[in-house]
Amino acid sequence: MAKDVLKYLREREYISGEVLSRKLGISRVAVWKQIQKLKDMGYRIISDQNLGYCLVSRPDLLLPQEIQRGLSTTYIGKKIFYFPELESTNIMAKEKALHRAEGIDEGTLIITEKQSAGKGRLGRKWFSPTGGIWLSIILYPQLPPSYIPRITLMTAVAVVKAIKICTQIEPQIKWPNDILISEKKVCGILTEMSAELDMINWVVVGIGINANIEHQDFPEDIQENTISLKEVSGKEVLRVKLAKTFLQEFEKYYEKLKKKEFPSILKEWKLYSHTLGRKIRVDMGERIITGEAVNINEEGALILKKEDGKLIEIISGTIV
Ligand code: BT5
Repeated sequence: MAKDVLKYLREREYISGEVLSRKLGISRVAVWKQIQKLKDMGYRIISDQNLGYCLVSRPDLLLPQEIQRGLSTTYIGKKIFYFPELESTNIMAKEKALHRAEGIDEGTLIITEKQSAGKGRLGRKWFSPTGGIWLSIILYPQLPPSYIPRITLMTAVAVVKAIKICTQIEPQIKWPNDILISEKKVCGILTEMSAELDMINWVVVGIGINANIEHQDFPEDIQENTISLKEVSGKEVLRVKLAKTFLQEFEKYYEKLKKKEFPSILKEWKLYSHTLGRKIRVDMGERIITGEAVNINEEGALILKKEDGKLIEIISGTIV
């Protein structure tokens, strides 16, 4: 109901309680209650005895009704679970993904303003204070598990495109899941899944974007390697617009992926690559391999040319 009240408040400068109560078929007291609810969410609404209610400003929050307004996707973000604070959107999304039959559809989004235990890969921590964009998308692709690296790569392209559209800054992609600006990490992607031998049950793609974070607020041990969009552009980025643009780009590339058009996504990935052509060291858990990053293959694996000239294919690892 608060959402409906908001719709009318947006349509005109002032609207009276009486008109609202008529349009919505509720009492004026009920209208007043909904107005209070909106105020509690952070909407600034003033009231004039003669003219009625007037929406003055929206909160800078990633509220579902803000993200969904004008969102041009078909299914990504059509259902949003929003939390002012959460342990981790990926943990919540994984729990929800188990309930597909109960209306947790493909494209369901979990989003929060702040994570108390944000997750990176391999048990690493992800620093997630207020001001960032921390979200997870639930997917049920009818694809084999070998597609997971491709999903991470296409997500990276969607993030780069969204940042570029909203800020004019062109980030780079460090294989497999880092988005960099000036060699520093501005976004990380965490793709998790449950699968049978030859078919994925669900995938959760977690994306963390350092939007409006002050540099000195990053923990000391990661300060040197981190950056935020606010730092680079010198002003606050509109997080709702960025989140919305990202969801639109994400759906576009995910559709391409499902139609087996990964080669065209990879072409774009290569345009933004920070990795290819560089001498790198890759931590593969049990060993570290050194070589030149010469290519990404059609499955999303990194092709490394070792010092002895031999090529090796790396499906997952961390460039150190
Ligand atoms: C990642 O892991 O880069 C994946 C990060 C995914 C975060 C999102 S937020 C929404 C969703 N919910 C979650 O709980 N997670 C996802 P990895 O490649 O393992 O990188 C982790 C490393 O990045 C850490 O060990 C730090 O060195 C560094 N790091 C931590 N927080 C950072 C931040 N805010 N910005 C840049 N670097 C950070």
